[in-house]
Amino acid sequence: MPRLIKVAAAQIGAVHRTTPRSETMQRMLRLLDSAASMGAQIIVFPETAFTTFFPRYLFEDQEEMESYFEDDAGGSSIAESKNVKPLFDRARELGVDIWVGYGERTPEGRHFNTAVYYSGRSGEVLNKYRKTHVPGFVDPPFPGAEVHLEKRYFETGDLGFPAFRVPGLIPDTLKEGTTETDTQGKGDPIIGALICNDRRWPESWRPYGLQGAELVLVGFNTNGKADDIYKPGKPISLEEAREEALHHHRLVMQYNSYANSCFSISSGRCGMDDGKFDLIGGSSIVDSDGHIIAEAKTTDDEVVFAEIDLEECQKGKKDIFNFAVNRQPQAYGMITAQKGIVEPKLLSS
Ligand code: CDV
Repeated sequence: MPRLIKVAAAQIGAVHRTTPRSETMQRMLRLLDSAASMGAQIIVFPETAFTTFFPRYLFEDQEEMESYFEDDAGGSSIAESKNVKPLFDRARELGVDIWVGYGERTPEGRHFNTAVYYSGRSGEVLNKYRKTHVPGFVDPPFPGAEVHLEKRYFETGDLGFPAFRVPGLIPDTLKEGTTETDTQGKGDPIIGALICNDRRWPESWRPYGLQGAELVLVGFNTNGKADDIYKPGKPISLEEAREEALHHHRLVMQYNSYANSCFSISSGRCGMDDGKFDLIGGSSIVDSDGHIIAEAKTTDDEVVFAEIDLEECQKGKKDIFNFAVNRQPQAYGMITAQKGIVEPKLLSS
């Protein structure tokens, strides 16, 4: 039986430090309306979607830093938070689901790089994810490194990788209490969430694969040119840097979708922020064989849309990546026991 759903990435172009939040919100509402008019049931927005990518600034003023965060007291409270409420309200009016990233400030004053899945049909937050792999620095170790200050502003996510089911997307799904014995791939769609740097780590995807995820949602802000701070001594042009960053983005989205037999949607903030901070586009929808089936053509506001059949995931899940038959977890202990590299001991001369 086909399990068809219509999905979209709502890519957002340049947002400057001085861009008023109201202007960004109007653009997000236009993207939401446009994706919904195409029939999208799930619309994925980028990481820290409501503002510029603020962890690139070393704030002197604590108040300015705090102004980039949203108050989130848990449950569905983010949908009522004043700066972001219009997006959730519109999703509710349209009856579409959104997944959107934001800087989360908890009632205790903790800060996370977070995203929520909000059901426009029920008006509830069905899942919250906090970024696990927070890149960059607390203090910039050399000039130019202040563009990567996520460790300064966000704690490491503490919610793990629980997949979740979304009701109402597909008709006639199996529910708890069914008498059918083989329920794999027949219930409501199973979804997982990752934020930007997480997508580069197979360790982030496998927990979702192990929960039978059929769709993984990813929001990102990925530098083009600024990436060369990790490659000192190798000057490259803006175009080369962008291509290289896009290559790595496509590589991880395609490979990890294939290796976990799931579809994925990635949605980026992109363009030239403040006229000088280059962020790649490349928002995409990838199938469970690792093929890109839709990809952004611009580095500006754009809806990337596709109809996907989640039934296709079962091919990989029941064959080459049949985990129950082929995984060998007894051999993988090092992956969780060890953090950094431990090389084999040096050879004698
Ligand atoms: N927002 C990110 O996590 N960006 C990283 C950069 C810093 C390398 C990324 O993995 O794209």
